[in-house]
Amino acid sequence: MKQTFLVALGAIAAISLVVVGFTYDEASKEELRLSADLQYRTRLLADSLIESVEPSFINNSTTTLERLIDRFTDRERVVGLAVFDNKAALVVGSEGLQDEVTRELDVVQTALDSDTPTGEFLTIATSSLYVLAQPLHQGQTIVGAFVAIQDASYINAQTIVIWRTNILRLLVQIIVFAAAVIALLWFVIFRPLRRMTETVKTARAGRAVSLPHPSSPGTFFAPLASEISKMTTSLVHARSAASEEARLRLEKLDTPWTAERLKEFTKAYLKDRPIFVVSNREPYIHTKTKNVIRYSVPPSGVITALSATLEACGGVWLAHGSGNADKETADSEGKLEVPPDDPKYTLKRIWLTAKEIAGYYVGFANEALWPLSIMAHTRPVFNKEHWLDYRRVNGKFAHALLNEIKEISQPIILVQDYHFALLPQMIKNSRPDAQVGFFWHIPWPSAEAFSVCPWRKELLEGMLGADVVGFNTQQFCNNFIDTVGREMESQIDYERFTITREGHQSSIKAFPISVAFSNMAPEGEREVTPSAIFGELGIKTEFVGLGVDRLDYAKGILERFKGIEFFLADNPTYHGRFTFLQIAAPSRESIPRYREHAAAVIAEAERVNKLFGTKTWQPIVFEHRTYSHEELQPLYKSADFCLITSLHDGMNLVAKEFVAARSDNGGVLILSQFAGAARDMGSALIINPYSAEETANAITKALTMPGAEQKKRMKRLRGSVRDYNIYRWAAEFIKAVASQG
Ligand code: ADQ
Repeated sequence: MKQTFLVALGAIAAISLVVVGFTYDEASKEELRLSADLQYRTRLLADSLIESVEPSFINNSTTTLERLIDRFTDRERVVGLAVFDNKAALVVGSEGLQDEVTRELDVVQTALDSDTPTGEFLTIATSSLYVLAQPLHQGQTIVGAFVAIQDASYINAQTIVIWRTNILRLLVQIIVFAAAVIALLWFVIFRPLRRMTETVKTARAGRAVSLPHPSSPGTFFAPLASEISKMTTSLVHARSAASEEARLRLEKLDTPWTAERLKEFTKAYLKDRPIFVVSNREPYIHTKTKNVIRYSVPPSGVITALSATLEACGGVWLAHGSGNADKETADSEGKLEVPPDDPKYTLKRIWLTAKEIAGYYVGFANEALWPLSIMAHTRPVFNKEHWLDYRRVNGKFAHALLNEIKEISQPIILVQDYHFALLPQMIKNSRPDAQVGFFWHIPWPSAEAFSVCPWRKELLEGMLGADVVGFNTQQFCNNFIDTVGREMESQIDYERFTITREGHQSSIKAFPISVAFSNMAPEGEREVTPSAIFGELGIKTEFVGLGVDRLDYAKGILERFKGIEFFLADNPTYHGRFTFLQIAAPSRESIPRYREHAAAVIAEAERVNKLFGTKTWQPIVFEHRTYSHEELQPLYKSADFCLITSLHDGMNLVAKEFVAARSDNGGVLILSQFAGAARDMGSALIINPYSAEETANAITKALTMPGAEQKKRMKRLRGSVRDYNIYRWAAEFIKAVASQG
C-alpha cells in the first residue's frame, strides 16, 4: 500500500507542478490584458474631459470645474477626478477623494515635468488604483494637470478567481487521478501479485492449491504467472511424491524419521484430530524497540523440540505471551499464525498479570520446582502465595484450553514441563475424552528429595491426570514411580510402568528428547572456515573450545571455567594457542539467584583471563547474548570440541545440536555424566563436572585426539541422534498418548 501511495504522490506532484505553471501563465496574461484595457479606458476618459476642463481652468471657473468633475465621478470605476495647478497643488477634486490619495500622487509632478500624460498603478491604503495625470496647457505653457483615478482592484480579483478556479480543478483532478492510479495499481499489479504470492505460499505449506492455467492470457504478469504456475505445479508434485514415500516408509521403522514422515504418521494415526500443545515459554516473542517490531526465538530446549514437532504436524500452541509487542501482533483472541515468515500452526498467547508471573513463574516454578528437581545445591523456596498463583495460572491455562477444544472430540493435548503439573488433572476433570500427555523436561529427583515439597500430593495428583507422563530418561521414570509409591495410595505395575489411581491409569515412559537432525546439517550447504567464523569474534588461536548454554547455575559454567583453568595451568604449551568461546544466553534475570550467578560467571571468566591472558590473547571469550540457531550452526561446525558440564540436566539439546551439525564427522563432544544425554551418547568423553581435573584431562584428550578416532566417535554419536531425532520423539509420544484410554 505504501508503494501505491508513493506512486500516486509522485504523479500528483507532477500534475500539480504543470497546473501551477499554466495557471501562473494564464493569470499573468489576464492581468496584463486587464491593465492595458484600464489604461486605455482611462486615457479615453481623460481625453474626452480635458477639452472641457482646460478652458474652465484657464478662466479660473472653479464652479464649472467642480460641476464637471462631480458629473463624471459617478461613472462605473472612476474613484475620483482632480485638477492640480502647475505646482502640483490640488485645485479641485471629486468629493470624497481622500487627502492621502491626493498627497501620494507623485505622478502629477512627473506629468508636469515631462509634459506628457503619465499613468501609474498604485496601492494606497488598501485600495488598488490606476492614476493618469495629463498636463493642461494655455498655449504652449503648462498650467496644471488633470488627474483621473480609476479603481484597479477588479484586476487582482480577476486573477484570484483564475487561481481559485484552477486550484479547485486541480483538486478534483488529484482525487480522480489518485483513485484511478490506486485502482489501476491494485487491479493490475497488487491483486495479481498477492494472488501469486498466496498460491506459492499455499503450495509451500503443502495445502491444496488451485493453479491458474499457465497460459491464461492477457494479464500484465502473464509471463511471470506462467513460470510461477509451472514451479508451483512441480512443488505440488514433489511434495506428493515425498508424502507418498514417507507413507510407504511408515511401515519400515528402521528408516530415519523426517518432518514429512511425522506429518504422514499423525495424519494416518490421529485421523485429522488436531494437536494442542501447552507450554509456559512461547516459540516466538514479539518485541518493540523504537517503534520497530521484531520477533525472536527464545533459547529453550522445550521450544527447540516442540517447534520442530508442530511445524511438521500443525496444531495449536498455547503459551504465555511475554513480549512487549505480543498483543499488537496477535488478534483479539491472542492468536497468530507462526512461524511468522512461513505459517504452519497457530500460536495462542495467554496474558498473565505481573503478580501471576511473579508467583507462578518466578516464585513457584523457578524458585521451588526447578531447584527441587535439579540437584545443583540450590535450596528450593516454598511460599504459599506463590503456590496459590501457580494453581491459579494452571487454572487460567486450563480454561483457555477447554475453550479451544470445546467443539473437538477426543483432542490430543501435550502439556509441557514443570510449569503445568496441575493442568492434566484439570483438563481430564472437565473433558474425560481428551487424551492428555504430560512431558517433564527436567530431571525427576529421588523420592526423598521430592518429599520436602509441602504440596507434593497436589502436584502428583495433577500429573497423574495425564494418560501418559513422559520423562527424558528411564531413571527419572523410576524416581517418579518411587515418589508416587511413597506419597500416595495407588496401584503400581512395575512391569508395564503404569500407575492406576481412582480408576484412571497413567503410563510412565521415557522418551529421550532430541533435535531435528535433518535441519541441522542441510546437504549442499556452504562450507565454513573456522578462522573466518571465529575471526569475527576476535579469536585467532589454532584451537577453539565451545560452550552454549542458558546462563543457568544448573549448566555448571563456573565448574567449566575451573576445568579450563586447570587445563591451562597443566598445559602451558597451549597458552596463546587455545581459546574457549562461551555463548551464554541471558535467562530468568528477574530471579536474584540467577543475577548473582551471572555476575559470578562473568567475574570467573575475568579471573581466568587475568591469570593467563596476555595483551594479544584472552583464554575465555564470553558472549553474553542469545544467538539464533542459524548463528550457532557455523560455531558448532568449526569448534574443536563442545564442552557440556551440566550439574544436572534432563537431556541437554546442545550436545545433540553439536553432533547434528558435524556433517564432517569431526570435533569432540565432552559431556557431563549428569546430563540425560549421557545415557545415549557414550561415544562422547564423559566427565564428572565437579572434578576440574577430569574436565582438564578431557580437554587435553579432545585437543590431541587423532582424526580417525574423532571420526569414529562422531559417526556413532551422529548415528544415535539421526536415529532418535525429534520427529521420532514426537511420533512415539503422540502414539503413546493417542493409544491410551
Ligand atoms: P534447557 O534447560 O533450556 O531445556 P537444553 O536442552 O540444553 O536446555 O536446550 C537449550 C536450547 O536453547 C538449545 O536448543 C540451544 O541451542 C538453545 N540455547 C542455549 N544457549 C543459547 C544461546 N546462548 N543462544 C541461543 N540459543 C541457545 C530443558 C531441560 C533440558 C532438556 C530440554 C528439552 O533443562 O535438560 O534437554 O528442556 O527437554
